[in-house]
Amino acid sequence: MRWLLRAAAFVLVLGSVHPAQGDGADPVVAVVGREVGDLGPLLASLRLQPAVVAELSAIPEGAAAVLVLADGGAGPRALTEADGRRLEDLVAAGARVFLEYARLPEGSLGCTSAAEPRRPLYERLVVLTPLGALQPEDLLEEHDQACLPLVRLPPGAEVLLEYDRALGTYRRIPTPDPGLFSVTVDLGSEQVLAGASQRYGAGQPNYRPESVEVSFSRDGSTFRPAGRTDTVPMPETVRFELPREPARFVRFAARKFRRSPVTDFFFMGEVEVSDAAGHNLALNAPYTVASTRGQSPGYGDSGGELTDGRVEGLYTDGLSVGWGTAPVPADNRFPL
Ligand SMILES: [Ca+2]
Repeated sequence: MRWLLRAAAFVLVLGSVHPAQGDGADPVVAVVGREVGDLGPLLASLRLQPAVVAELSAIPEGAAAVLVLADGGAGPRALTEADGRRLEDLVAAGARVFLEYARLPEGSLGCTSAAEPRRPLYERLVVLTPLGALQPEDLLEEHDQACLPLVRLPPGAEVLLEYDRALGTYRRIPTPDPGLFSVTVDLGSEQVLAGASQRYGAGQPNYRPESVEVSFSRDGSTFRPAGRTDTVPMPETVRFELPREPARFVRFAARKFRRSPVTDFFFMGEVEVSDAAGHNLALNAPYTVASTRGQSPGYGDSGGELTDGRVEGLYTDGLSVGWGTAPVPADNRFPL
């Protein structure tokens, strides 16, 4: 479970709860949710011991602050009229109430919510007017919010600026694509390429990809696209002609989702890269496979079967690499 940066903002405000406590007693902070998750270390750093409750009706009396977390589903937490009255009572008693991703009953807390609340997945925070050393158009923060763990940087992210305890500033991290599976073959040296092919499905048409793109590179970092197909049905062997240019790396990027009970796996097989004379330059070449998903037990990559010259048959023969597929993401769905 990943908590949102929005939750970090809750905690920043909560940090100011302490000075208001004149009697030395710890303020009661109620968290409505299944668990505090990544909020735990932040609350601990603020020396706040949260009361975690499943329902608003269980919020302790005298709570100084209430964090109503998203319920972990795809949509907003739906609050009942009784929930709305409970929140109004808490606010009237002096509590601060923070709703992460929720739909309030009409009129609750004086709010009119005409539209379904939507979770912001992408945020950009930019300076509009001069502010100290900051100038207009300075970029403070840019990220896919749903991809950010609360208390640690995502892989590859870089802190550009810290302006409070929990809110950092990161470069944008692309949303992981659970439907993408790629293999990149290193030919060892630049060669003039004429064509490339890869076999898919491991003998089972339902386990072939929905689309395949091929690209090539001289340095392994900048790739040029050289072809794409989304033929239906996808052939067992997908072939592309390549521009007859020197390149050292060839990449096949296939996409596949679980659209029915029988498209629950994706398999890739033998790769060939040919020169003008038809020689297979990829034979026994090293390669790298990549996916956001783990390879299926029993069908993992040994490091050689995709270029060993042995053409795979049915997936049971161990000569192909397989993954379980992911369901098709819905638009604007929070990637759990
Ligand atoms: Ca093979």
